[in-house]
Amino acid sequence: MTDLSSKNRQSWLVVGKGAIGLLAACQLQQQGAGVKLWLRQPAPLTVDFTALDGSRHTHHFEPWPVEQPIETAFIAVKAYDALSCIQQLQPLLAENACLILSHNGLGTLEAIQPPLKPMQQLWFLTTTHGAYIEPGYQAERQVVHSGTGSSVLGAIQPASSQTPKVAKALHQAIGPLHCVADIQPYLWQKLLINCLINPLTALHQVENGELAQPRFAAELTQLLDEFCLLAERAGYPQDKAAAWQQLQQVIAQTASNRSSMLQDRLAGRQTELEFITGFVLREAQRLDLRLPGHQQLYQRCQDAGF
Ligand code: KPL
Repeated sequence: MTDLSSKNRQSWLVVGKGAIGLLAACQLQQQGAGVKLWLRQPAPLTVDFTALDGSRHTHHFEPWPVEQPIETAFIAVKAYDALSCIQQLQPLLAENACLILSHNGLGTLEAIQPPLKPMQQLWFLTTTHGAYIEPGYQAERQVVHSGTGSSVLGAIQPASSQTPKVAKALHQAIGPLHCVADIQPYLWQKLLINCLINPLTALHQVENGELAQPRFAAELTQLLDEFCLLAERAGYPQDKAAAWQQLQQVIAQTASNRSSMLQDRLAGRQTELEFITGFVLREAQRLDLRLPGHQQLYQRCQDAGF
């Protein structure tokens, strides 16, 4: 990547007022990009942002004007809203619009290809940056960038797209950014982490770090074994020892985090279970595999009402 110091003047729409959407919005604005949010209300949103070094910054975001064509959008919505969100934006998209989608889980775009025109591009970004929204804020939001990470960007539609112009801005905002020809293996790696950490923490209502306790070791091992079996069969083989190490690392690095599924559950929101464990089970069925650990975990989550 070149000239990382130069200011970026691109005009961004950020959709999604969750931690990752607002993290990207704040960091893009900090570099000088014009950032507006997809807001229901006409009033601007104020975000009190705590950067990694502990410094605090106030950001104001105007709502996206309905008459303005969208050239670049970062869409960090829940998995279950991804397709309808793209469909909703469609009439406003510029002929050469570039959309970057980011969410947990898999299986949102398989059934229906988003209705995009030939020059419009859809990319997927997966990130390991940690961020959360301080609970209790209503009128404005307090976003904390809690852990550094990196991001991977790959084309969804058209599949062979060249690195987009916006890669540099994303590199500065939530980088380092790696652009890859095939995003799927990276999504499977993230799925592995999410399908082990999220349902268990949400079910037991514990912070991520609690999963390092010996009482979770047997269940995590079974879930990992089953996931590796599935991933191998699906064409995304995982190195089990490396995956276990990666899992422990994420648990340690995000020890005091509430997983997104636990946050959703505590807030009474729909969870992404269907796109995490649900996706794992649908893939297992397609490939004629039985995954009793994931099946039971899914059932327990359903019985618990999420
Ligand atoms: O992605 C996450 C999530 O909570 O959704 C992890 C990595 C588990 C961090 O909490």
